[in-house]
Amino acid sequence: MTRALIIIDVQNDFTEGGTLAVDGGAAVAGAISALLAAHPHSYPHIFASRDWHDAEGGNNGHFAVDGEPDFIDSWPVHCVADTPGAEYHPALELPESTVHILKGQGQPGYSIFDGVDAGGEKFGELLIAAGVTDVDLVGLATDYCVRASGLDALEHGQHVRVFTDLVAGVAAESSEQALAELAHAGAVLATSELVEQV
Ligand code: VGL
Repeated sequence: MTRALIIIDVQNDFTEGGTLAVDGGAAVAGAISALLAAHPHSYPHIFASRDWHDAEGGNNGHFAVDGEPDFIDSWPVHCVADTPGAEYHPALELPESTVHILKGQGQPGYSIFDGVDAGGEKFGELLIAAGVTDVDLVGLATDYCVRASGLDALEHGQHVRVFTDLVAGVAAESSEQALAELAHAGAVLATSELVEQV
């Protein structure tokens, strides 16, 4: 068994003060850092994703360019590549060894499996190359990118745990639905208290 921690989109635009702020986002950033500080050896592999959208073109309908966002399929402009809104939240402290994944260049890109590392390698290939069998999923937002990433991880044959104390969502109802869907598809809903001390 080889475990990875997967940290989804803990970025300024998804946290308080950002253009698509999720309530509790900043607290999630701090809590993930606290977990990593308390368990520095528990994860041989850590991946962190960032939404990394194009400034121009609406990213294939993802940005509501000509109208109001519906906050389901179309969104306010957020996480434009190389802008402060796309940076990790300052409370997120990541180890040197973290593999950084960028996704959503010109497309919605909800799932980390749509993303690539700095060398252009696909996330799914990186997981296989690292021999990862089990993933713990945390980050933002529960009802969109965490949901999509978790469902994809299950489809890729991973054992998936979602730490419900380290996620935050756009809306309460859709977040609850997303967690139920993940559980139904085979994910274990747990809290980060489960992380083994190594
Ligand atoms: C996300 C809405 C729009 C997310 C991304 O990171 O969950 N949500 N784009």
